Amino acid sequence: MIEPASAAPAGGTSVAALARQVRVSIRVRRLVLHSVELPLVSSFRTAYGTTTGKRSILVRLEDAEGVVGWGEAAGAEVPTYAPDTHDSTWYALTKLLAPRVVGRDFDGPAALVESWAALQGYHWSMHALECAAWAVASQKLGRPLSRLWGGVREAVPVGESFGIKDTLAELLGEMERRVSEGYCRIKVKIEPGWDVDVMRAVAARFPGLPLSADGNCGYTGVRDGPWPELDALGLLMIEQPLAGDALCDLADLQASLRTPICLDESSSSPEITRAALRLGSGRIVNIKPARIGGIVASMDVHDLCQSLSVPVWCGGMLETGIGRGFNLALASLPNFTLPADMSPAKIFYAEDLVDPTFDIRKDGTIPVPEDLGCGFHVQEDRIERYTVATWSSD
Ligand code: OSB
Ligand code: MG
Repeated sequence: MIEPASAAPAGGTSVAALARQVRVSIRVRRLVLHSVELPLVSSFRTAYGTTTGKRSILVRLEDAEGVVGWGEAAGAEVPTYAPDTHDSTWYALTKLLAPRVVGRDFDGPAALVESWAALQGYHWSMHALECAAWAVASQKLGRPLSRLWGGVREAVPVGESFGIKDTLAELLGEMERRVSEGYCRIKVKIEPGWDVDVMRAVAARFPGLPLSADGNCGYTGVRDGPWPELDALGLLMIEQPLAGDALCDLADLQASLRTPICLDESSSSPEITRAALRLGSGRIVNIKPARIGGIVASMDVHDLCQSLSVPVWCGGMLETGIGRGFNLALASLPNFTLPADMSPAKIFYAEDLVDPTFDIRKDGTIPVPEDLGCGFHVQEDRIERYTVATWSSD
């Protein structure tokens, strides 16, 4: 496979290049961080363990003209999914990023990103701060993010990501409810012992519904999983069956399968994604902007994949409506051709941090927000209620 040196898609525009050209003055007057703790309505289990509550870091960026933008880092307590954690994100925002941006004048969101380009890691913090800058830009330019970014669809098809359950009956029961609400793709978290029998049962129960399995790096190698049996089920994809950095093993596994492997944990930056695709480690990419390190970096992955005819879709990290707003706008870009993990926040949380919150429509889609900023009305009083720690640049 020969790739063009630049990621500009053949015959298409590079959305990343357009985003880098967005010009609007952002003078960062003040940053405030909120560490919020939201109980989950029901626990979420993956190969990494069980989550019963969600901590998120919310970034509030106020510019010199008083325009306020919010961003969200929906990280994890422990570095299982990615090296970043809630605490490392807090550290990076307060000690590394705030000193680079507070009091400075930028000519657009891409210029903020440039200010930390020399730093490695800490992708969640970079993503959240970049999002806050985009929320300010959207308001100052009077344009919703989707339009600002070159979005091409007004609604995003949505699938649900089902955690590991105690029993198959419990899983199938929850699926019945969601499928009747309209979800147009089912993703099942798998791990050794909860895989091929479960997937067979789900495939038999919902014939014709696109179905995928997400291993969350839970298998150790090419011979460690029921790959031929899963391959025979005609799945839409198998997401991240092996470790994120196991690019060679993933390529060997992919070569033995008809089912596309989808890169999630492996796609940790545009360049790593390029290496993985060149090796043949997968044929689909799940774009989670926090994992990749921000919106513009995610657009680079989008453009790269488009140039290689690799479809992408938008993954989630159980964000509140704040983070989901950016994800919805991102998922409106041209190469996001597969259903997103974008279940409404009300599935996870008793109340969202935006109001009105979003919901799935009968046709299995969620409308792309038309409002400025993150796309939804951020409820600062609710944020205060769930806040367990704050930090302010002044
Ligand atoms: O692998 O997609 C994943 C949540 C936490 C960590 C990893 C993953 C997930 C999800 C959440 O599947 C899906 C969502 O946010 O709707
Ligand atoms: Mg995944």
